[in-house]
Amino acid sequence: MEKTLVILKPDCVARRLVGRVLARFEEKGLVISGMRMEMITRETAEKHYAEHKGKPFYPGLVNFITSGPVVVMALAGVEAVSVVRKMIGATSGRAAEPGSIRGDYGLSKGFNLVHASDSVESAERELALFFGDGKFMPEADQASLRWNYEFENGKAN
Ligand code: 3AN
Repeated sequence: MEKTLVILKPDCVARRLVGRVLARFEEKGLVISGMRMEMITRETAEKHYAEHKGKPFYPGLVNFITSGPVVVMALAGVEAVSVVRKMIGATSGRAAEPGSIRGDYGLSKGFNLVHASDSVESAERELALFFGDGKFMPEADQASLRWNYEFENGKAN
């Protein structure tokens, strides 16, 4: 099943919204296949945000993501990357639709609560960076997803 990398950023943890945000992903039916709380090192942050290097907001972005504890997780599901991107909403909390995580809990563009991989390729790269050793990432048990997807010949729909 497809996996995506999600980071509950320092503002999410500091505002004590971890439970609410996590609940949304679980209620949707996504499987938490890896999760831990940590301080992201500057080295890892620079690798993670390499595509933004040179942009005006890059130094602030690296400072912010390394400024406090975060929750890093791998979420699994059919088309998990696009499903999670829809759930988090537009980059700025002001532009994000109500009903999305950023739309419901945020007002800022920089402090936007959640990171989620923006493509399958990014997800592979980011998952390798944070869960490279494959630890804490069991495959989802198909039987437990019986009422989340219609399975036909092992394929989930
Ligand atoms: P998204 O997280 O919605 O994919 P990206 O990939 O464009 O957004 O940007 C990565 C992160 O950089 C965002 N989550 C946000 O924290 C920060 N960021 C993006 N654009 C700006 C901006 N104009 N000002 C401040 N921070 C920004």
